[in-house]
Amino acid sequence: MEANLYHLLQGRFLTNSADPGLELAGDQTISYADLDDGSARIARLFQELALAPGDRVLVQAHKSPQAVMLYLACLRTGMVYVPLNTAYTAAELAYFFSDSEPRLVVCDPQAANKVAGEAAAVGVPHVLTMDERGDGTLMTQAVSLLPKNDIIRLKSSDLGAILYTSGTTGRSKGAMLSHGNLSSNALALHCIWGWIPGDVLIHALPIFHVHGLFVALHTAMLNASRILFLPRFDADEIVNLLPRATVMMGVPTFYTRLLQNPDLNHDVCRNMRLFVAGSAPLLKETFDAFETRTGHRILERYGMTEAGMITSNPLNGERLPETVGFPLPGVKARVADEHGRAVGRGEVGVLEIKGPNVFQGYWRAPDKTKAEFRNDGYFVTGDLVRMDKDGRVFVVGRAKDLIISGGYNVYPKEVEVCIDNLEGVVESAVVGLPHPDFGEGVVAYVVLHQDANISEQSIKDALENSLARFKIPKKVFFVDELPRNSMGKVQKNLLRERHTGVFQTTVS
Ligand code: MLC
Ligand code: AMP
Repeated sequence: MEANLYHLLQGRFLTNSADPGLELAGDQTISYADLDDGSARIARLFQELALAPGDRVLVQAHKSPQAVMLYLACLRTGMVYVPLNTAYTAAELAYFFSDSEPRLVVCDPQAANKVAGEAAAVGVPHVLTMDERGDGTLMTQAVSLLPKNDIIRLKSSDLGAILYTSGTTGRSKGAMLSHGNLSSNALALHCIWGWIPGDVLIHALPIFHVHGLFVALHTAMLNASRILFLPRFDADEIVNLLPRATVMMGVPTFYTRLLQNPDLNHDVCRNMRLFVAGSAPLLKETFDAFETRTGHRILERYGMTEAGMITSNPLNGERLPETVGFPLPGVKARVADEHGRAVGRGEVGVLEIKGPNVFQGYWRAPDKTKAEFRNDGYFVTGDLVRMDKDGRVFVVGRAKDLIISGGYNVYPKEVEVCIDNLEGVVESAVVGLPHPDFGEGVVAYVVLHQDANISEQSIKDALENSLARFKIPKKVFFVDELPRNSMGKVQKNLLRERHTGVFQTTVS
């Protein structure tokens, strides 16, 4: 069987004679035929630039139909798509450039100077631009070329994308996802979520992460569905669109924000079939409030960059809050202690998984890959879970030191290193505290040298050059010392207890 994911997607989305595609604001539609044609022209441009299968194409650009075409062009030609969060600063970009060694970088026109400098420093041969209107050098060049309509033949283990996911050491690791990983997950989700002809998806997620790029786009494309393609999340806009939609996917913050909109009710959701939540824990109070307001029980699922989706609540069975449901078809899951030994049913341990969705390893980091896999091939997720007698999974915490804020991951170590480098700082500890909008908000505890004259604001300002804004602490507390246990390890749980309610009254 042809393993190229594009072959699978195109085989589904070009067979629908209605051909709806991406619907943009102002009633403009980019049909699936347009997406196919645009991706084929970009494929021709890749050829002119002498890119070869396996080359990395690094993209830091705003959400647009052209960005989707670029992704599809990479799939059809065997290039490896490397998307980056648009919030990353130049300082953060430098690492991704040197680590992934792209042959082509595509960025927003406003960022061209910044990016060109970083690209030149590591010898990237081509930098092109792409903007939200579809202008920029990438599309200007591509549209003047003849489409290159063939789809390269690939093995299922050939890479389709590298998605960076931060490590506990503070350095991001590139998770290598193959065409086989992506196809198997897309097909499983399309099946278990019961996509039907005529489904219409609201797409308000960014397309540089698993959730928006793979879960939402792939399932809708497999279904040849109309995609209401929003540049970003906007609760008012979504409430306006809900009567025309049947499926929506979002992080929990989407749902808490929708609940704040007085026009969200049963009637606007009358055609909706499915609301899916994931990327961070969905609170029971959100689940309950959403059901009361709309009559819909949000379907929560769980996944991660390295494995796409892993578990899901059932579409037709009991959809419960505070559980992420059952392993997807084809995914084996076990709960284990720190040595990889299975714990008893109902006991808490780390979730370990195996299946066609599990990634190929970390890019150019065999040691890190080895450290995350058991000898029998199970991948250690780092999430603390328990499984009930029926096999339902409950995520109860994280063995990894990770904060999830509004669905974006923040690794405390990375922020701590930046704070510790500031003049006048002795050391710091970064934790996540409950936040009514983002789920968790980033908070820093900082120990200063005696004579240091540093304010909370000056720390935040100083971090702006080195960290994306969503990683910058929303609150800084100055302390005389950090609490440590007898092994010298900082007791973050004690810090968290000190200010658990800090965001409950002040949303910032
Ligand atoms: C924005 N800000 C955030 C933030 N998003 N701060 C903390 N956490 C976040 N997630 C800050 C900005 O830096 C800015 O700060 C201010 O909030 C306003 O910025 P904005 O761009 O206007 O924010 P907004 O549009 O409201 O974005 C919030 C959001 C967005 C929740 C809609 O973050 C979002 O779309 N999140 C989805 C993330 C996602 O797709 N995750 C999936 C990962 S895949 P300042 O200081 O400049 O004012 C994965 C696997 C899986 O995890 O299972 O799915
Ligand atoms: P990422 O590395 O960005 O893909 O983030 C993956 C992590 O998000 C997982 O390892 C979990 O910790 C978390 N996550 C994803 N979905 C859920 C969920 N439904 N409930 C709780 N945590 C989740």
